[in-house]
Amino acid sequence: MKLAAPDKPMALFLGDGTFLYNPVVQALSAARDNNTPVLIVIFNNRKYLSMKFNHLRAYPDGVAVKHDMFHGVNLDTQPPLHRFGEPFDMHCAEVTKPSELIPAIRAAAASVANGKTAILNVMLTT
Ligand SMILES: Cc1ncc(C[n+]2csc(CCOP(=O)(O)OP(=O)(O)O)c2C)c(N)n1
Repeated sequence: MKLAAPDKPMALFLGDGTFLYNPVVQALSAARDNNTPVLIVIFNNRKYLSMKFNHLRAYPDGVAVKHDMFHGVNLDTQPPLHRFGEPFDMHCAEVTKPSELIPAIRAAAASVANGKTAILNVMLTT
């Protein structure tokens, strides 16, 4: 989208599970090499929660429910996702408190306006 509309500001909102699902290194590398700065906001609940929902929906009486074991859902041990931007000289920030959110968005948007992709890792309470 940014290639098609280079003059428009572009923002991408996604979950931590979605961020990890994609080829992050290649995508960030392409953003830098093609000069397509975007604002990336990760809503981080430290979970791939839809996997659990699908188990509950499709197999309500299944083994996972019976034993309260939902493989692949817990992403607690993930590395700090915003730091994937560091090797690409991108703006990287983590938000852990609501009061930090607006200043962090302003700083990230300013970085994008100056041609640098920004990754905001917004840690949610769940
Ligand atoms: C375009 C596309 N790619 C991949 C998927 C597969 N997929 C389903 S849910 C999901 C990630 C879910 O984790 P997260 O984004 O953290 O959201 P949560 O379930 O925790 O709310 C992915 C990658 C998809 N549905 N659509």
